[in-house]
Amino acid sequence: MLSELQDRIARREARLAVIGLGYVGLPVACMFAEAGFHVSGVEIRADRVARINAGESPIEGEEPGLAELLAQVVATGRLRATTDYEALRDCDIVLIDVETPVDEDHVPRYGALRSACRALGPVLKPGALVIVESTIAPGTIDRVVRPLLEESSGSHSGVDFYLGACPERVMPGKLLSNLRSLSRVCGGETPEVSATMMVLYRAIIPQADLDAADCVTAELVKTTENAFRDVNIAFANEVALICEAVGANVDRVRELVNKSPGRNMHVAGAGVGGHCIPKDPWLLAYGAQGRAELRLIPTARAVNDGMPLHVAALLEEALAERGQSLRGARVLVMGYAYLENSDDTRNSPSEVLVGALRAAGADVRIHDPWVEDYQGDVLAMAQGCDAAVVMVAHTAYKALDPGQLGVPVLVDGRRIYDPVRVHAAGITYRGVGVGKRT
Ligand code: SAJ
Repeated sequence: MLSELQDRIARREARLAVIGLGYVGLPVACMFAEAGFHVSGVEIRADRVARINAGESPIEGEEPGLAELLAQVVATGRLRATTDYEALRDCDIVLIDVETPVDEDHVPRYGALRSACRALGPVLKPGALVIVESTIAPGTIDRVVRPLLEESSGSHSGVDFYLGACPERVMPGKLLSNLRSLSRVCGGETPEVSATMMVLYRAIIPQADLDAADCVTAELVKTTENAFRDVNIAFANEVALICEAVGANVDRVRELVNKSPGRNMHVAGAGVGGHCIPKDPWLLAYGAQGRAELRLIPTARAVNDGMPLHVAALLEEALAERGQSLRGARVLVMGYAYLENSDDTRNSPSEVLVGALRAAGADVRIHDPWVEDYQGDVLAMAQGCDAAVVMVAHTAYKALDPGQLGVPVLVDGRRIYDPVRVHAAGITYRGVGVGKRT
């Protein structure tokens, strides 16, 4: 059946479905529609369905090309969104792109994945290929997806339908370009399934590698690549703490370390936010199911989660130097997005900092040129403040002369200002990774 499906994919006759039209599912659906497939998008939020069928992109932020592509594929009738799973009855390929968060105990919350599998089973077409693109803990296909689909469809994976995992590698702001240009791991439950997935993804990924693997390898690769990044950031942050203690500048240390072959020390900062990096190490750890003692990955998460609190400690120290405490101090937090020049505030380190400062009795104001709730004139907002704290390296902040802020204390969580210039302006300075003597 799979060779016949491969032929239908090649002829663009295979009917495709995407469950979950979020910041991953929607661009994926648009790209397969653009490649000539008929795509049904199933989305739980009816308002989102209506906007998509009107040819309007519901995705926030700058996504080059997405709005135009969506309008085009909706206008040609290649993409149609619905809330009704009945639309999937005649679909040969079903991609699952639902959210897979972890809860405060670092356990995956698979509610959306489970309900998608339960709703898909009864309408699953015989011989269909189901591919989970969401980032999932190693072992999830085996322990969650396959049992649910077999139970809800009354059929058997590998016989009546086929299963695969192909994690996406998107980034806000680069959704379409990442999907087109980044390699993908085609994790199939059999080599024939992987081969079929490669035929499918070649339709939207013209050049990049499509690597065949089994499902658990595909689940491991995505969670590992992000845990790798998290551990490397944590290492840079720990070196920053050492630099503060011994009176060095972590950026100079990093620059010289990275001249050594095979080194790639990451950038120390005020914390790690976003939708991927804080979550995926926990999905990887969960996959081990307690069968391996993990110390490095959880510790790296703790180091990174501790950075906003370290920034608060630096602020408290700098205020104390001027005879002030946090209680009653008027503090401007500069940057609330999790990443420079982005409006995305998911898991923002600034949220942790603001909570800690307010708990300590500080009067906190927030500015962020990219986040609607916090836009405004940063210089005007800084007037009368006892301190300013840089949490995000927005380009707009880098363009400022720190002396213009007119604050007696500056804590630079991303080292966007030159400590020498800040000192010269008579400002009490602290920087993450910048020892007091530099
Ligand atoms: N950060 C540091 N130091 C660093 C790098 C990042 O403190 O050296 C902080 C950032 O300030 C941010 C957080 O970590 O708060 C995450 O930054 P990120 O650059 O990793 O951005 P993300 O969250 O968009 O990560 C995505 C991931 N891509 C996917 O999951 C498909 C990640 O795997 C990529 O490496 C990253 O984009 C990228 O830069 O491509």
